[in-house]
Amino acid sequence: MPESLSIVPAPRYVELGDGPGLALGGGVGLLVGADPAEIALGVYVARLAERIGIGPVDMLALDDGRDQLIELRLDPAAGPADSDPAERYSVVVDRRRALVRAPTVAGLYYGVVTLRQTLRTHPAGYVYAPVLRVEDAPRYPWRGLSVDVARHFFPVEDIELVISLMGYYKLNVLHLHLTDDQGWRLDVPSRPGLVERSAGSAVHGARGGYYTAGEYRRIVTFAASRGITVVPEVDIPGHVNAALHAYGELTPSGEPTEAYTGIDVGFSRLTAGLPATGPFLRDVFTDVAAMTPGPYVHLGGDEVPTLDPAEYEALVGIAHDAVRDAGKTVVAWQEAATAPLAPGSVLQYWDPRDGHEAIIAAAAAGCRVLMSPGSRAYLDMKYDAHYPRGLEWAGHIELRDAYDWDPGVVIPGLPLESVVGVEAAIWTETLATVDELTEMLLPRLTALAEVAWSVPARRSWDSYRRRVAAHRDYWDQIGVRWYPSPHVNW
Ligand code: TNX
Repeated sequence: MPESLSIVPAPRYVELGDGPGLALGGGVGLLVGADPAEIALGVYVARLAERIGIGPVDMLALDDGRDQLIELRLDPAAGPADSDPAERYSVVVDRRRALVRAPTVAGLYYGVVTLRQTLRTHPAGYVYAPVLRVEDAPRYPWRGLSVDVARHFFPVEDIELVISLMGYYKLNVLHLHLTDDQGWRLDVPSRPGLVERSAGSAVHGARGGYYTAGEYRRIVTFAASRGITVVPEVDIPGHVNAALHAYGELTPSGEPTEAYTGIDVGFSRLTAGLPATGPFLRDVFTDVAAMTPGPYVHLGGDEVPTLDPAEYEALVGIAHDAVRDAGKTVVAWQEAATAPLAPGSVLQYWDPRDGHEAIIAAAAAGCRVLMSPGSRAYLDMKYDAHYPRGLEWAGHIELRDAYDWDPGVVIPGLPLESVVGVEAAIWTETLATVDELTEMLLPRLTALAEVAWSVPARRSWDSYRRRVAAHRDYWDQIGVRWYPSPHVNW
């Protein structure tokens, strides 16, 4: 990519032209189609233009021949010809016009994001776009971030900020880890006691909280406006102390457990033989599926050392069937590879300490694999030994560690086409505020975004570390805290 462009993630093809570029000032035309989704994107672009100092734009339904124009045009042939049409796009800027074309509105949005990342301020004070041509499409269809809102709770506004950052880096899946030992964060209509009794707690006595059905809808809607699908996770059959604290009928003694505010894992579990367990799983997963417009529901399935395989399979099976009966696709952590999952289910790989046989066998039986290797993608790991927050079980993750890996070869013997994508994860045992969260995400989330979006032939550490330096301006403008990794000349 030309030195002077700082697009992250790196596009497939970029060519920078000569000349003064397209000056963008108040009164620039914005030509968009009449479809509701196109109009919504147009409104987003118009607001953005005001926010970043371009000024008010004229929304146009017809080309009036003016000189200063941004056009967003649906076009089935736009973008690299050999790529999936779902998210590809092209951008062409000359001194009169910026033309963004894509087969879908999601692609148009990515074209807008790319265009925005190329904008510069002229010494005379106005914003302009350099003359260029971009043809782009993602390597993987699943480019995610998992956020743990159970250990510490993050209100809707914090999640919206995270969603905005995700959109800026073309990530398209927000996975919410909604339940764990320390708290239950989603109001589920069939079991109101879950939030009544188990939403108030969080790690080390921090303030808890939960999303009402309306707040969850707000998150889903805001995410959709950035092309992002929400995948809710209710973690079973381990990591369930919040449920056992809310409903004593889920424990063998019939007594609710104590609230838990430590950070150990692997001690709580459901019990297959209790009469309340099956209906609990079925009702909760049916409700969560019904609240979720996206195609996926994550059932957890991780870290259950105290369950024998048969009981594990029985419990996962009930949740799996409820998700399937609701018309959704199951996502589960890698431990569930040993359970019978419907073909097309997604297994999320995270723990390099485990063998790979079960995942390879599940992939051969039709499961897809999502790459979240702890030593690369777990953004709750410390940057280095001196970093004040974060965990260390998967090692330290400096910026280059987050960047320099290929999801296609993480599991030797796994066919390339079984890998559905990449998901970063941020667990919040040690992260209590949105500042602490974004300081872990930035800059590493941008590295993961490039790993997920850009084909290996089009990306390199050397190019990335130079491009990412320019992004500090954006983070400073929106006022988010970030970590000045020593790997970059900021
Ligand atoms: C492992 S990842 C976990 C989480 C912890 C995380 C901390 C996974 C499926 N389980 O419960 O929060 O490590 O890094």
